[in-house]
Amino acid sequence: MEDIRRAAAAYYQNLSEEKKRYARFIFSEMDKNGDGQINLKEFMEYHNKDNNTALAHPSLFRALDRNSNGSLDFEEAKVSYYIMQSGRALFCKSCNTFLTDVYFSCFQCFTSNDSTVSTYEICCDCYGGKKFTHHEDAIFYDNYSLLSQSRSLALAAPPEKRSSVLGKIDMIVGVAGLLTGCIIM
Ligand SMILES: [Ca+2]
Ligand SMILES: [Ca+2]
Ligand SMILES: [Zn+2]
Ligand SMILES: [Zn+2]
Repeated sequence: MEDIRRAAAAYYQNLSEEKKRYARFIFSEMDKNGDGQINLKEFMEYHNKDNNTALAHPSLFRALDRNSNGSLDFEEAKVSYYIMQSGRALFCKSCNTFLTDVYFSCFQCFTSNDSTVSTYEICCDCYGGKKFTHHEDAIFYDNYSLLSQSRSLALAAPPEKRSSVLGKIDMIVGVAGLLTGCIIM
């Protein structure tokens, strides 16, 4: 999570004054009772009403709450603004924790050409402790290996399939980009 925080701080520094004002505005929108802090209830209500339910996760709130005092000040909430803007929030399919650093993804689901098959990501704890149920022959790669595997796959893919492979890579790159704070592609 520290990497994402650093990336978010760098991202924020580079925002225009207008966008910074917008980030403040979002914060005040979330802060229903106006006490300058976002509590879990305010956080969940905001993300649920926005149909931005991808972010309505208590585990994300806990990850953002750096000093664990049960509320987010503007500095802590900045990171959620960053995740919101990049739209790359991923959660463990088994225990539902917010995936911050390294996680594992099923290679077959990831590279499937069937658009109804969704990707399957799990946290290191669930993978290591075998605390998940997925199809039997699943091969798991961590997100960084998957990224390099996918690059060669995309290059080898026939042109008509390339865009779907690239689309999925874009999703991983987004997460890797969140961690390093730079756009790779
Ligand atoms: Ca509040
Ligand atoms: Ca806090
Ligand atoms: Zn998990
Ligand atoms: Zn799978």
